[in-house]
Amino acid sequence: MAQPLFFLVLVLAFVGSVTDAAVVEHTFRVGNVRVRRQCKNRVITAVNGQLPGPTIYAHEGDTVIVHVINESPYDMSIHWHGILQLLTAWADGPNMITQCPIRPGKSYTYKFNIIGQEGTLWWHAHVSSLRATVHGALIILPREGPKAYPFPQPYKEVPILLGEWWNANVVQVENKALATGLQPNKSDAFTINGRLGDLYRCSDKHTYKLDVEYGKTYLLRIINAAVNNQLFFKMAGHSFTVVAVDAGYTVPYPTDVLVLAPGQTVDALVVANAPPSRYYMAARAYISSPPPLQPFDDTTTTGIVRYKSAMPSSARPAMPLMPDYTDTPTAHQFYTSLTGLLKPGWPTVPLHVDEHMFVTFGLGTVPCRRDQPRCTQGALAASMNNVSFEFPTQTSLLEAHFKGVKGIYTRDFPDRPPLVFDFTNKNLSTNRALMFTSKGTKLKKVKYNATVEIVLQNTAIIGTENHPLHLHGFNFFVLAQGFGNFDWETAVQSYNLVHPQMRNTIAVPTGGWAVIRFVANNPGIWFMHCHLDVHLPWGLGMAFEVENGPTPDSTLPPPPPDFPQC
Ligand SMILES: *[C@@H]1O[C@H](CO)[C@@H](O)[C@H](O)[C@H]1NC(C)=O
Ligand SMILES: *[C@@H]1O[C@H](CO)[C@@H](O)[C@H](O)[C@H]1NC(C)=O
Ligand SMILES: *[C@@H]1O[C@H](CO)[C@@H](O)[C@H](O)[C@H]1NC(C)=O
Ligand SMILES: *[C@@H]1O[C@H](CO)[C@@H](O)[C@H](O)[C@H]1NC(C)=O
Ligand SMILES: [Cu+2]
Repeated sequence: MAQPLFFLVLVLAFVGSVTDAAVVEHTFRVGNVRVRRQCKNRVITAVNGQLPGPTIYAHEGDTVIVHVINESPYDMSIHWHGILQLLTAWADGPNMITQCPIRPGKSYTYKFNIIGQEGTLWWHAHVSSLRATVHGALIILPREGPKAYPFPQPYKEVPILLGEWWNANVVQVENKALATGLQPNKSDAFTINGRLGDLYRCSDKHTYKLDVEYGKTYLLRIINAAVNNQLFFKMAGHSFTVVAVDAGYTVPYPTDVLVLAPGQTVDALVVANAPPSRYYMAARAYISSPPPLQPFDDTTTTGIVRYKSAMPSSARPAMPLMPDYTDTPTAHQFYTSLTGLLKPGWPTVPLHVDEHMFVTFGLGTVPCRRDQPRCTQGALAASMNNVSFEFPTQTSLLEAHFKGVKGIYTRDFPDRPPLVFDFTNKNLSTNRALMFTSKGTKLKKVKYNATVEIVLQNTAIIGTENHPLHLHGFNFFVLAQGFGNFDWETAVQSYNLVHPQMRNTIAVPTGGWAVIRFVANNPGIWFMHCHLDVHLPWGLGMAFEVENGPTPDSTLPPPPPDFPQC
């Protein structure tokens, strides 16, 4: 046996001179740093003192090792958003779901392989609101490099991280909201690659600039790293061709406007073919609840595209005409026009379904607590199938699952809502009988390799809103989306079972529904939750418990030796 194996290793080493899997290693020191924005001094938590944090570049097939050293005063955990984490659930990162936090002064090494995915992903803190400033890009190139893209090779690639900024401590903003049971303060600004842009006061010199050469094609790898806002993105004088979303290739889709929910990414080609000059790129909020449920951040962040051949000028760059804040038709057009690119050897939509779920979700209320004196009408909450998710406090779900610890969670997450009502009827928004939600840490257990189909149905309780739902551990196919109540008879005719878009985060239409499908081929505990950070502590989440498969290749190994303890 030894000889053929030795021979095989030699052959692989030979062929592998270009395509060899590598180890990509980083050290992330998470700590507090002083910055000055809008003429104010601020202390933020950041990785290696950078905002955005370091970009991780890897090739498909590589192993990524990140040593996270927590020098901040907060509990920390890092999530590798969109990474499938095949058999490495211990490295997924959501606080109290797959791990206890890394305490101040402690460290933890995340180690995972990147298998069967290419494109733009990102990493972010997955504990309280710290991801506001603890985040960065995670870019996966094809094993053979850019020449293997299923689109013409761009001249240059540019990460564009869209962020959200508070002139306050984000942890205090969140804690205050949770203590009162009310909405948290809105943000003060948005950012492009950590910079506010010259439409904000004191920010003239704090503007992201992209230098381009006439006639060249650029690949923008755009990430919505904002905390609570979906964002429209445009570039004056230019249009985009979308080639991937959430690290899944799409059929090229031409458009002059992009919209991204928090957690989502868009890879878009831009040809620098406008008259050489200076142009703004800009991002501002898409608010999905008209009239807006609460005051929102109506500011605009800008960056400047500068043609190298442009004549010097002091004129303001051309500004793109942004969609209205509440332009749901434009957002819906973008979200529903994307289709997946069929590529030999890549996953296709499973046609047989083992588990059918119908999950209603949205806002609600729970009784005020004694320590919430300003709370009178009930504290704001959110739920899925009328369960408001409660995070465990003693042991992470994954550790409880692996060690068989009882009493941390139950396996009774319902497959259907307990009550069928006119889910999206706004007249029922303030109905007291529907508003109150139950609480629990309920999981849905699924067999290894089962295909799960979920109808995600928004409700109108308290208000209608587009909630971006993010699934850990899997990509899913989006079969259909629509407004109003899901109706199987009509919806099933619109299912895309040929080339649906593949995502890890679906912005479910406001007052509407979406149907997703995934194969549970990864044992462990996998969180599914709203990626608007404000709704997560309110309980808009649930988790899947995926059993081990029949072989060692389908069995979750034990946690690494430095796994954080509670
Ligand atoms: C929230 O906003 C109010 C009004 O602008 C301000 O007085 C308060 O300090 C803010 N709270 C936090 C925690 O930032
Ligand atoms: C909501 O209430 C109004 C006023 O009573 C009524 O005209 C309308 O039909 C109701 N809408 C729905 C969807 O039931
Ligand atoms: C949710 O559960 C609570 C508590 O059991 C109940 O009062 C409420 O009617 C339920 N709401 C819905 C929409 O099922
Ligand atoms: C999982 O499902 C796939 C496709 O349905 C099948 O090819 C594979 O053998 C299954 N694996 C196991 C371990 O059951
Ligand atoms: Cu939400």
